[in-house]
Amino acid sequence: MFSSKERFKENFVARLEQREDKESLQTVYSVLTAMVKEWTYDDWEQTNQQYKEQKRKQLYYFSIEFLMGRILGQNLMNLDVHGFVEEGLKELGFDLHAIEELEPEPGLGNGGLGRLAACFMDSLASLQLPGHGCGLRYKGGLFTQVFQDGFQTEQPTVWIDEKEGWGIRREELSLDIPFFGSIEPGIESNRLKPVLKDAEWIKAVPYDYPIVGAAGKTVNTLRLWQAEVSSRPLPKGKPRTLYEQETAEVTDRLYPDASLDAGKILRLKQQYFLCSASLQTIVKNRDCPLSDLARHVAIQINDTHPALAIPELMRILMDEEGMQWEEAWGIVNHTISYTNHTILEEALEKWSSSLLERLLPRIYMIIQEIDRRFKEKTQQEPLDEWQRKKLAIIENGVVHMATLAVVGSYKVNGVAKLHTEILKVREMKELNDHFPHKFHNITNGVAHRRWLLKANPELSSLITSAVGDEWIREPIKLHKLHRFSKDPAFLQDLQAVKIAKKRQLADYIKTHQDIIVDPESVFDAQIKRIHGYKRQLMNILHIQMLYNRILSDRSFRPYPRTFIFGGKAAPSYRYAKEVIKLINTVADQVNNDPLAKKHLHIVFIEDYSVSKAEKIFPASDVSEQISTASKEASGTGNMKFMMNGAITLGTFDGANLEIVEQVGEDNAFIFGLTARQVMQFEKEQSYYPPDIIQHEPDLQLVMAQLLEGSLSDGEGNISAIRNQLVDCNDPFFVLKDIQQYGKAHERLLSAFENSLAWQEMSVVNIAQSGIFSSDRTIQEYSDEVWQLGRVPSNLL
Ligand code: HBZ
Repeated sequence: MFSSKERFKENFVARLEQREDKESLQTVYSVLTAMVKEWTYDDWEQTNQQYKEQKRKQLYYFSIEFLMGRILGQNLMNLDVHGFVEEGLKELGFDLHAIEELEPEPGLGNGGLGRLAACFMDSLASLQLPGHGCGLRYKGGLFTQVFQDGFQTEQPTVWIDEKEGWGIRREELSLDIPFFGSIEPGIESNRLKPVLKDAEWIKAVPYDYPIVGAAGKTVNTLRLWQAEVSSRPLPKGKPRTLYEQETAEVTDRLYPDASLDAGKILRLKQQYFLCSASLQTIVKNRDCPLSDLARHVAIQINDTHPALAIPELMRILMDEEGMQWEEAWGIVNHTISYTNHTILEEALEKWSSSLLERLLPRIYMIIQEIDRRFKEKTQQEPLDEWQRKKLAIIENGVVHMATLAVVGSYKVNGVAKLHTEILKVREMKELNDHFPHKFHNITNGVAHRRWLLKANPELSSLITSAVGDEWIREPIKLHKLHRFSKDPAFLQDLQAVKIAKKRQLADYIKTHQDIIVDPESVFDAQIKRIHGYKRQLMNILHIQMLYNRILSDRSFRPYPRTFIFGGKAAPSYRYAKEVIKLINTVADQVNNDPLAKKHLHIVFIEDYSVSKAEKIFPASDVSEQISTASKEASGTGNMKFMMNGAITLGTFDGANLEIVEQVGEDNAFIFGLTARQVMQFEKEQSYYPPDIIQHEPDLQLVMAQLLEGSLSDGEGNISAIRNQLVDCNDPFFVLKDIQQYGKAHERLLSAFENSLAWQEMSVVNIAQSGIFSSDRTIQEYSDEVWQLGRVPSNLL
């Protein structure tokens, strides 16, 4: 690797000279990527060598999603060469930002859970911990969102670029994974061994991606498995073309529609494919006796999607390695741990027993045995019928994956304090009573190197010029910024940075969405998946109320605001898609109204992604975190906003509470029902929206517009919203919280008008954000769950 700008330029120019189309940015991208790959691969080999020699415990993070975002810029940053590569290229007449934008974005995830996995990969490597990702190499990432007449439409995205991509195909490590078939008793080396007959095999081919840690010396591995046709014979009667088509589907896309049986089978196939390929490889490549596996390997399952790792590891240990149940169970139960990311009933995975049994007959037998033994254990406990139901892995022909994950793991964590508490006292109370030491909290975090250092170089330079650059390695050192919270010169610089980032975003919005927004206005952003509980609906109804008031009240001329939305709805989630249409309808009206547009603008950023998020977080003044209390497990966008100096406007939910704990109530705007109140309403079923509407004329107007007026075209586009919001006593309490939400907005707006005081709040938020770096989160997992040792790179 080079050590200076001049050496880089020489090397780069020499390579460029050998290419045909020297002028094209695509060629520059290709040359630069090839160079970075080479530097990375040297360190990668060294890291692997070291791990082998030192026989240190390895962590494998199993996740169905890894929402990595673009890799080139991040690698340059972590290799510590971003600065001079950027300058060098500039001197040669090329713009690094434009080059970075050419990289197809790996969108192998849909939201917080997948992005968390990506942040963890960064922190593991940056902390020099031996931790690797195991996932699937979907051909298409999450769909591309295109608005047509305000409605979301979905188009397939292909991110894989075989020529320039970062992955290395490891054909020699391929293995075949069986599905379907039947189990027959067999005998091998004098012991009983179940034999799988007439199975259909799918070849799993690993692609390895380097994960470069900060300072660039530790390079861990993200291994993504791709499904291909196996050379084994097909079961009798299976048409070859059908088999080929079904095989290609396994890693074709993230989350196939699971409303029909075929989709369910496909999802289960994906899950088992990931678990089996990864575990077989881990067991085969271990550097310890099998009985010591738990001391050499830790496996973290990211939600329940990889929970089949539990029965699959049992199968490998017993059927392939000849271990007895008790010993195998002891190993599984000390190797695997589980993170829960939701309490939403519909997101807790359940599979039909018959389906599981058909697709994975041996795995189902093992799950049955785990369930039988667990039931036997809890037999003596004085439990009522309901409590026993909550402890059942298999119940009424349904397999409960979260229960399986808890029973088979040695540690179970929630992702923020409130969420973990709710798991312990309500959602998983019976399991927690039975395993009192298993449950614990590890609050989420985000990779501050991507979300602050890389996404906001202007702010990063300002921070470094004030307090030095230690915070890059030790984010908690952002604390030092407190010294500047009353320093007018610093506060002005901070404001100038924010305005610069807002201008950049405004330019982007102008170019890509043809909307002109004012960088001096308050940038108020809600960017996340579109979901009922996240309450984008409350946000847009409140904006409509502001709009109505601007039209009707001549004295109401509020400070200008730009409301920014971003996010995708699951293709089959009707309500969320209606919310998108509604936001776009209101946006059209407001943005084109000569009076209103002096005060309000609404921008729905199309096709929200990691790279777009990198533009929005640094440019936002206000971070909308308005989920119904108790429903958002943690949230991580809230942390990214805070790091970039935005102020939280949020409910008493998820990690918002911990943000407020850090910054104090004066430096955030918190409103609305508490989790306890929400749960009380749920219990009593005493929430009745019409009672509220009746007493609030401004709400009446907005409801009239929504239900029969200008916001709906004969209801075709809002019937699901209507149904939930008023007819079904809205489980998300939108109208219950909307007035308090409006009041919080008013407080916020008057605070914004005192710009120095606002910047002071901003400094406090940045200074207190270090604890929300995923470096802290990973250190906690390592100390409390994985027990990894740091492997300092001998190259440093
Ligand atoms: O995980 C999110 C939580 O909603 C969020 O509060 C938390 O911060 C984040 C990281 O812990 N959960 C998800 O993103 N969950 C999913 O995307 C999901 C996808 C498929 C499922 C279930 C959940 O079947």
